[in-house]
Amino acid sequence: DRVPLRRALLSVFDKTGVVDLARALHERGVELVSTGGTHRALTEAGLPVKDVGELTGFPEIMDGRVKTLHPLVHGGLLGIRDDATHAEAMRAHGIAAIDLLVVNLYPFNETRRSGAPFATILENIDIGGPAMIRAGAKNHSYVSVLTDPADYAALLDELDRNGGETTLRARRRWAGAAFAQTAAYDAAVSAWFAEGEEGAPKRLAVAGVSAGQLRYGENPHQRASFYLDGTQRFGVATARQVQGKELSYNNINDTDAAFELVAEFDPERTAAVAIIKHANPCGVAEGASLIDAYGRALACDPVSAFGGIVALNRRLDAVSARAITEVFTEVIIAPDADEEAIQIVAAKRNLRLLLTGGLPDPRTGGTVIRSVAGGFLAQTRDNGVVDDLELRVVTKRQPTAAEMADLRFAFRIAKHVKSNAIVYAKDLATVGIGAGQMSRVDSARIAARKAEDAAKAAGGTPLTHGSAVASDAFFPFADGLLSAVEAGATAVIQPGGSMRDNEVIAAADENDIAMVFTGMRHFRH
Ligand code: 93A
Repeated sequence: DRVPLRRALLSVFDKTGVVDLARALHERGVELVSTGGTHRALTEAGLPVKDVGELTGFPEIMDGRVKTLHPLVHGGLLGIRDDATHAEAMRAHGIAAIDLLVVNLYPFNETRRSGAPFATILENIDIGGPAMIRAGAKNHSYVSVLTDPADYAALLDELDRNGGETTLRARRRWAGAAFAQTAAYDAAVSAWFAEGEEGAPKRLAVAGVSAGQLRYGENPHQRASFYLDGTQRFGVATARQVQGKELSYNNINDTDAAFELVAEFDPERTAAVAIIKHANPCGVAEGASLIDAYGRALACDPVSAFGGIVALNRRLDAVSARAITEVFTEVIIAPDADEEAIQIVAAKRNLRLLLTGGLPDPRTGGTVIRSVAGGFLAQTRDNGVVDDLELRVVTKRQPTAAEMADLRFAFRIAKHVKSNAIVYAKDLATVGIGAGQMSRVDSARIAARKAEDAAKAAGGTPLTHGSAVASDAFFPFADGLLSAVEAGATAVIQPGGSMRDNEVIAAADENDIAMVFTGMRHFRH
């Protein structure tokens, strides 16, 4: 399973390490062939290298679109050396066997991310490179294919350990990596095509936001990848990453939660900001401007906001960018950003900035999938919006207009908080959020305690005093409501529908609380 290495074809966009590799190959008696730019780099380094045009007898044409797409190249890569008819064809047509292919592709993703014009992005779809990579990797019984400069040292090591030959084991490993690269590359291209398309085909493709392969999953020992289904125009999957480190599995999940939440707020009506940690909001606010909304969202729980994800429902402006970058933040996601805001974010090199081009419609349908042992569950999206519900006041006291606005606000957010969810709000900002508890009373107590902590830190009374409170599902007993009363809430919004609704309503009336039923539950697990 060992084969000698006599001839190498090098064609790399990223020239990192290629001169050193070529020199080392030359010293080992390997004949070098390469394409335009690579040929120039090697010649300048004083290495004897043949241009691929000399090999094929055909010049590079169409601005390089056709340079290696030639039977003398592909025959040299694909020919089965010990098949008599293949060997005869190689002899008859003067096809020289290529034993090593070193290729890396035109930077499609980088060009797309840089916001380059359409024609430039299109020109950066590499055709000849992937064709050669796939040919060589298919024929890995004879051919070594390197697609990553990080593997150059491993090749030289391999040659030194095996008397100038490569082992099948190594060639197989490189071939697998090569196909993974071309798959991710084509998926990125197809994602780009899907970007502008309304009702794009529901084809599954490995995402092109980063590579399809993520560095790891929810934890470092888990492997993970990211798939696009082409169903959303303005979401985390199709966003343009302007800058920052590669997104992690948890970043993508949390950023999605953040953006879906701010998308509930019509940008024509109000500015809105959500700060997310572990897929739950730790502060959400509406405001006259983004900076106003951000300040009030942050005040809800500034401790948890550290290392959070910030989503905005309007174009990111310079003042907001300055304020957000003062707090350690993992990701900012917005429909768009001012040039000055982009410059301000650029000062934080690792901070990811994602621009989506628009807001998704919270009323759109679609399917949500999660897996269970041995199967998966599918359901339609929770596209219920509080504005579309018939709200029913069930208490003696009617909510005031201000209370009503806060109730709607709080219920809008409760939909995006893990159950059991309790959300306290005042003046269109959250003041306490209780998430993910097994008991609704515990969620209510945690939310109130968070509000007390924030008040203590700021030196005021807890903002739950005179607040409105939302519950994602009905109160099964009066105790959950009473704990909200204890915290100082004066108005409650909840789906209703408990067997003990009457007890809960009576407890509300006794405490002069205004309570509204929505008739819609928003469990989220
Ligand atoms: O434009 S292409 O799709 N047509 C080709 O025939 C071709 N052959 C190699 N791009 C092609 N390549 C790519 O050129 C390689 O994948 C590599 O990224 C790049 C190297 O070009 P140069 O050596 O001229 O810098």
